[in-house]
Amino acid sequence: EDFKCLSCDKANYKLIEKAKNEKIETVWDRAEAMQPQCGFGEMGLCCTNCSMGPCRIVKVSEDGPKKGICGADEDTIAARNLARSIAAGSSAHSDHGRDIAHALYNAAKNPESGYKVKNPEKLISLAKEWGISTENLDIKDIAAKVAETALQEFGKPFGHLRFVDRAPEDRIDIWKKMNVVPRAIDRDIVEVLHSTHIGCDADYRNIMVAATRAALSDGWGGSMIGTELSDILFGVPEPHEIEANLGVFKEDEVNLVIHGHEPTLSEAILVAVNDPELVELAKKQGAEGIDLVGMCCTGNEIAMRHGIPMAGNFFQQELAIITGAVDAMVVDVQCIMPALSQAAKCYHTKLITTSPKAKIPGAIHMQFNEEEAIESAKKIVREAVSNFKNRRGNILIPQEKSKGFVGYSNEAIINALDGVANSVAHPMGTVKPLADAIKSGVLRGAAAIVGCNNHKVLHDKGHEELAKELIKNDVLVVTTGCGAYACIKEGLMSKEATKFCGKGLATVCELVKIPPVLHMGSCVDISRILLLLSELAKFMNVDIKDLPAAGAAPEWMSEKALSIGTYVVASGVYTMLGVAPQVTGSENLTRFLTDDIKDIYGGCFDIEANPQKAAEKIIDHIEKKRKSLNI
Ligand code: BF8
Repeated sequence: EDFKCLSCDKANYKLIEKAKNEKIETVWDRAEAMQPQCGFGEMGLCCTNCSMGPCRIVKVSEDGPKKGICGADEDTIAARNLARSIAAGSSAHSDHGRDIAHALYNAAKNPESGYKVKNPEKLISLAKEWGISTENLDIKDIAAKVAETALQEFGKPFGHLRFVDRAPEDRIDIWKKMNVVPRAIDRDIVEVLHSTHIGCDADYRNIMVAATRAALSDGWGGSMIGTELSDILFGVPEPHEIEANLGVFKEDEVNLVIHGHEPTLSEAILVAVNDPELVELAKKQGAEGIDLVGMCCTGNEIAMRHGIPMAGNFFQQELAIITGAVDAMVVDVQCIMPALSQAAKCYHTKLITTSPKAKIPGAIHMQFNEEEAIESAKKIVREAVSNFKNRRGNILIPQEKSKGFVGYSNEAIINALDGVANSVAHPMGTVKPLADAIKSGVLRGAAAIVGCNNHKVLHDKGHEELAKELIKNDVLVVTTGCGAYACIKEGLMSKEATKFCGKGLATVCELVKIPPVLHMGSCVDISRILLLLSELAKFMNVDIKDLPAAGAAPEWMSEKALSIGTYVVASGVYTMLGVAPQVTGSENLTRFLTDDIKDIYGGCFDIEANPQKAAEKIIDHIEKKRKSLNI
């Protein structure tokens, strides 16, 4: 059977076939069974905010209700639904940030946790930025103070989020004028839930004010706290050459997949798999060793910091189990399909949930306790190792895997740029070489390709094709999340990827020794992209909206992606979506998001499923921005 219509990753074909033969359903089967999908939901016109409903607005004909029972019209209903999704997305990223702050606190106060501050310089520099006195304090005391200050960002009663001050001044002015300056993360999210309650805000533009504030409190708050504190605790990512795709599994080793999001768990698991006693145990079971691989965003985190292989993205999670070679899949929070437990049951695989926030029926729950992180991780790894002997023999590990460089934190990018900066012409440690390359036109601009997988787009194709088209036209690409997996699997993060580039970008890549597609991390790490844009804008004396830059989420699906899209647009970036958000039932809201919003924030959403056309539009946008900058 031909599976080209499901995914463009060949590694998947054999496993989809294996799943069919073994009568195991996958995400593609369930998507097919779901057709046709509900038109009301698709357009954002179904309201379940109160129990008088569900109310549905009929658009396809003159007949049928045009208002909900309370009187809410299509604009109110679509905006409320969108706002609630944005708030949920912001809450997921921000709660992740909060957990990292707690881990930093544990590192300071609780030696049993096993966490230690890996980058004291970054800690001290953040303490200074936040006005925390470091005099006569040791690293642990500073860590405790920084962690407490970060935790207060969630609920402080007055003022605004500290990281807002990192944005260019013009940007902050726009946010002030629009009343969207994020104040306290929890408060901004709660306000969306309150104002979208039955009988509260009915003005779609005002609903979007609250939603935008909650999104900004993700990008410039929760996510940024997550990224910065992870760097302090676990180290700032540096370039590593790694392998990616389902071919990273090993027939003769214990295969442990770590899947989910928070590096607090994956970092502890990494320590545990290197514990001599557990390695010995693996050998006693007949395995050559323990092969730790990552999936989804937690995979991005440990690949960036430790060079751990990246097994696959969102749509490959079931296929990993279907290889029959996974002894345990250890998960924490977000993007973990409940379907995994069904797949795991068909093999010997142990699906182990670890977070009180995410239990799955049919999985084994082994709570990960951050107060004794390493000990808890060891228990989990022991469970995985002792399962090796239970393999059933129906194993198929695809050959496909590719190599590429990951780990381009802003620090790593600036480091690479310093390699070409001669100290007379270029001050070291700045974005000047990048700005110069853009000004001279060698680089036309930069684009971020981020986000998920979605059956509405051919798996991985949205990411890959868009990336290829952009680098062919001398647009530098940065990527995070599941988009990063698609790019590395296609070879776009390797040295050889310059063959796909236009002349200008190829020259830059060779000179600076970087791939044309830079892996910047997990989805919370989009905060790194915000900071890179801010630095570049400040250096060029303009606002973010003036830069020849764009964002794209060709295969997005999650509420987190909606929050990201909203804070990116509100930060001034033109953002291309490959899948339409569920708002198209409201012409006013759709026009607001794709057009009116441009006059407010300088950025806007655009929707284009075809990657070629999306690339054309992005390049057109970049060229327009160059023209206005006179470069
Ligand atoms: O935060 S890209 S499918 S894994 S939501 Fe999820 Fe989407 Fe992947 Fe990470 Ni982001």
